[in-house]
Amino acid sequence: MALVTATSGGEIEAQAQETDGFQLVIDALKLNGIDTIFGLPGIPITDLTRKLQRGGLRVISFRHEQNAGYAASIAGFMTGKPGVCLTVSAPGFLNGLTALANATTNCFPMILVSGSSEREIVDLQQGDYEEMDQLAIARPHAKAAFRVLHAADIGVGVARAIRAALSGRPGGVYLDLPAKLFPQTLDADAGRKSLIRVVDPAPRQIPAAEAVQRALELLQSAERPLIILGKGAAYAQADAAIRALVETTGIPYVPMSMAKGLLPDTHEQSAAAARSYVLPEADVVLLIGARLNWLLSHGKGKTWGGKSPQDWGGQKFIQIDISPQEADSNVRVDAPVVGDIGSCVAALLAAITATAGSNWAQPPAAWLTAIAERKTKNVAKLAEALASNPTPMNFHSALNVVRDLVKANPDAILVNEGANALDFTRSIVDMYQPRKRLDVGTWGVMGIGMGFAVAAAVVSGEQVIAVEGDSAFGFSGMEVETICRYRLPVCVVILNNNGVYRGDEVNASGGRDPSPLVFVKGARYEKLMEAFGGVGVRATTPAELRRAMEEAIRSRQPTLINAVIDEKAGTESGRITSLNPSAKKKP
Ligand code: OXT
Ligand code: ADP
Ligand code: MG
Repeated sequence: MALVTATSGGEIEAQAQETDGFQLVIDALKLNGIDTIFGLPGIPITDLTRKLQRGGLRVISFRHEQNAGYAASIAGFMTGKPGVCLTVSAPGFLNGLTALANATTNCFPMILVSGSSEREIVDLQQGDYEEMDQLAIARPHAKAAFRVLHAADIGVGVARAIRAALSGRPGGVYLDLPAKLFPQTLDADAGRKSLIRVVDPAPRQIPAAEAVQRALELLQSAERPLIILGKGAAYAQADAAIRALVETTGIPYVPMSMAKGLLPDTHEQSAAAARSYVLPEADVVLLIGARLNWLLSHGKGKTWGGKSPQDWGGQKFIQIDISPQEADSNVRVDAPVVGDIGSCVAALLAAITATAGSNWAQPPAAWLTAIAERKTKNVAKLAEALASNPTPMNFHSALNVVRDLVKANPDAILVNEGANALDFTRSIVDMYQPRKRLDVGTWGVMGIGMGFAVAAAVVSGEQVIAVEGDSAFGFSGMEVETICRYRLPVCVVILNNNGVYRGDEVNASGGRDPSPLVFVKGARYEKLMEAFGGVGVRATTPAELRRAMEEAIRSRQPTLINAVIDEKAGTESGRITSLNPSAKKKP
């Protein structure tokens, strides 16, 4: 490494021969195909954001780092490349940290790059500007965390971050870049040589033949088999192989929320509408990229046919996952298949073909008939609810419109958060293509809405429809300015019931303050969009909502529709009331 400290052969020659930390960060990212940065400028990364843009990367600048972080994380999920979020030190870093932790929890590949203050002062706690030991704070919330102190190490730092984010189980990575790093100069040739283009960052992991055989034998023994597709299956981009496995075996499947559309929700093998029947009744369950966490009731209890919350049902589980530690996390997994989903599904399909040719025995008719009956009943019940047209609108009558528009525009990406606004949308709005439904994920986190919407539009260029609870929207609402600034084709639909879960609660103490769960009644959210030059519409009927959504999709203009819902519509925490410790207690 040749640090250039003085100009030996004249000013111009020296400039031509040297590079610096700013440039090396940009070069390292570009070399690895990173073309978009989600962030928020300020000390010490202001100039980096400018230079990134000048250097040909797209820089999407947000109003709050948490939203930039969520944007980066979902860009990672959608593309299989790490999404990069760039923040300033301490408070900006902490604002981005929630998104980093959420990315790690959801297995989304993301890199949070934060500028940091002077190491010497931070470590002696001498009170530097935005002093914080960011690396130590990030570590427990990230899959990996690195700091680069010398410009010559930027290439390695970026390469390590990319590899950590993408390889094995994907996750969030923190990369700490102290202010002093950026202006460090280096001989340009040495700088170039220090960069690394990461080769095969997410290497295939081939499952062991005996693990595949074990899984195959278990599947063959099943009388009531079931496949559960999780967001890992969506992330893996092994869509054709997964569809072939499902269709070759004829096994009914249930998609987890973000796996909806991996096969069209209208597929005849979808058992989503018979979920509460198939989980306890199935005897062999094949999990593909889905964890037996709270969203699957930990694989036990009444959901799975157990007599008490701790009882296991009678199921045997096959689990396809890239993490060898995932099996047995909650209940016994009889046949773990460890590897990347593309390779595992292909291996299982090959084993099926080798064993049975095209004569694989379809699941027993009794099982399929029983599921079809439950499905028909639930679909009819839903159709009835969707056909009702109450005044004011309820979730069903409003979401019936969204359902139609997503059906007519299957390329559109649906972002969804809230409680009732989330749960009703999940079961009412069918998805037709993979990775088109983006939601609150493993943590049930509010605030992903506008960050996800911005990233989805930026990364795909497709129309985005964001269905938001009015509370959920509030967490990231200021980003409508970002949506307008970048002229993104985002249509935000707020299902506005005046509050968290519902809007009719009163202060039980009789005091003058409103209940903690309600908001200003009749709030005009649409004006927020108008304030920045977008289109705002207040819709009180399904017809108004439909007109406004159709126009938003036709025009691709940033649009916010304030869909006024009955404030009495909604239950505590939507479908997860039972997780709320005191929700069932009478006052
Ligand atoms: O089988 P049965 O009969 O049971 O029926 C099921 C299916 O078979 C059927 N179904 C169908 N029928 C017909 N046709 C079709 N196609 C079909 N498909 C399905 O429908 C039912 C339901 O199916 P589902 O959904 O698959 O099944 P189920 O049993 O619900 O599945 C279980 C779960 C656990 C997998 C599922 O419920 C799930 O994924 N849940 C996720 C829940 C979640 O994550 N919720 C968000 C968190 S709630 C709470 O935490 C909130 N907060 C606190 C907070 C948070 N989260 N974050 C932060 C940073 N701060 C605070 C807040 C503040 S929510 C919230 C705001 C809420 O207010 P809003 O105004 O935003 O929202 P509103 O509530 O609208 O006012
Ligand atoms: P869901 O919430 O939809 O059930 P989860 O987030 O719980 O999904 O599970 C996703 C699982 O997918 C994780 O256990 C993760 O290790 C796994 N996974 C992610 N990507 C891959 C991949 N390419 N190959 C195999 N497994 C993967
Ligand atoms: Mg609400």
